[in-house]
Amino acid sequence: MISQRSRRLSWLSVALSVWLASCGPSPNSPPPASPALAGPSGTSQILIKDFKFIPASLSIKAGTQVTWVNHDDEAHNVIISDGMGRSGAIDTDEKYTFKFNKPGEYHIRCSMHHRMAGTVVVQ
Ligand SMILES: [Cu+2]
Repeated sequence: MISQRSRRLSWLSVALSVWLASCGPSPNSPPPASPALAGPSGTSQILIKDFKFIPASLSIKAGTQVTWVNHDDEAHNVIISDGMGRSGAIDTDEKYTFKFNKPGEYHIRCSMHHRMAGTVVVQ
């Protein structure tokens, strides 16, 4: 009984590894980036929801385009520290995109709601 069960389990693991090998990433490709990091295309996204920037802190590489998407029913805007960038009002489901070319730490805020704050770290 036990041996039959373990045989079935090992068959399952072989089938699973074959399936993983056929559609998973090849062993040589880099591991998928975590959601907080920029993808290979050089773009990254920050969600605006419940009067918050999500994630509140984002790390990216220089040259990455960050897009803010407003998922609130309220309009927001995006003000980037040191006068680097400033969006107009971003209405529900609208977007604002900014490309960070210079490494540094940037503070993000919404001038309409002062508790809304975030950070973008450019490496
Ligand atoms: Cu706001």
